Amino acid sequence: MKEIIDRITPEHLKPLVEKVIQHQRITTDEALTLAFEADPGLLGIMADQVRQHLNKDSLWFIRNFHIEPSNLCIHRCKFCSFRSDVTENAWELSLDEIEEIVEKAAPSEEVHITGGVHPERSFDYYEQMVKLIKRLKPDLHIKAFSAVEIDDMAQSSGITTIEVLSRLKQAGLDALPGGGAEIFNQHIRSEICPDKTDADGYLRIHAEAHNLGISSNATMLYGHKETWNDRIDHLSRVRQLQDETGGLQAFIPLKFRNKNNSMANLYEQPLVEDLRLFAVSRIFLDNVQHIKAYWPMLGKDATELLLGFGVDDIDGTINDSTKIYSLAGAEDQNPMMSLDEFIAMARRHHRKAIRRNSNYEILETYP
Ligand code: V47
Repeated sequence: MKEIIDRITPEHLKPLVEKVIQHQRITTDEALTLAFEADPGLLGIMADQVRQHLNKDSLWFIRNFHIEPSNLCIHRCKFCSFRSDVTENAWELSLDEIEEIVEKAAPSEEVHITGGVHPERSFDYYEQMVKLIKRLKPDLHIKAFSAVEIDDMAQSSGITTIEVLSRLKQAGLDALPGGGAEIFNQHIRSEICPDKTDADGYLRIHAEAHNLGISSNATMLYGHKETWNDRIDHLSRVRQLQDETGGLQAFIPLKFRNKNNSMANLYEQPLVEDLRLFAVSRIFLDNVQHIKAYWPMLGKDATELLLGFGVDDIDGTINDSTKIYSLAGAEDQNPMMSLDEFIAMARRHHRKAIRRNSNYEILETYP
């Protein structure tokens, strides 16, 4: 391996590549150097070394389903293909409908709940929803409500975000998903999602959750108006949060898809840019255990390629329960992945498929 790395590394990058291979933390400037000057093959080898160091030969997945309580939303994020005003395309699930979804769901370890920031629904509805699901399925992990949704619950009910989080935890909330991070750069943020929780608010709410014992994921929406500087700045703030709290489980780069939204004039990034971004994320975020490729958005083929660029987790079975990405133009219009598909993908990459719960505890290993 050393020989191959030596052969493909340009002389001026050798000290930096050595640093990565020896698992030393790199600076933001070094991350930029890698992004601009290392070719994708070299980035892949380095990211793979970091992945192996942190996750050995594991390829994690979960049996999960989504609940999207409503697509009505007070915000008008330009990249969103999901939100609706009150029209025939809008939906609002009642607690009875949510009960039916949970009762009918295939065997799962996790439900992922996220949706629009509804103009009228009270905090009580969300609290009751979590209590209801916990009562119906006490073992089902509830990963629910992005930091933006938590912020709105606090504002609309006149209590603090800490109070919202504590009450949801008491109701049965296990984790927060990473949605709402978009890109932290305020200049771009005010252009693409002007009126919602800013970067400081997002990071503060995640830190509050961690301090209460609620774990979370972080995301980054990439491939639109941001530069590599913005990406590394975003990664750096994620790394700092993790240094402070240790509560992040996974980092999930979310590739911008351009159908049915107000940014449809932008081209989607080519696959090689996804490879670069995932690899640099894996190398830079030395303190975040898992890098997740969210296959419903990336497609199964690209997800499989990304296994060689730092990815150790590919989310879950989904069971055709989310519309966010199919509406935005993702290939799988009815996303679902079977156990056999996970196992086969892992085997093709000499990995061990591991079925996990939301806390990355091993439930079953498929050699
Ligand atoms: O915040 C919206 C993104 C996010 C588009 O924590 C888009 O395990 C691309 O955060 N193109 C919500 N992306 C989803 C999310 C998530 C997904 C999977 C797993 C987890 C987790 C979290 O979806 C939004 C936004 O960044 N998004 N529209 C679009 N057109």
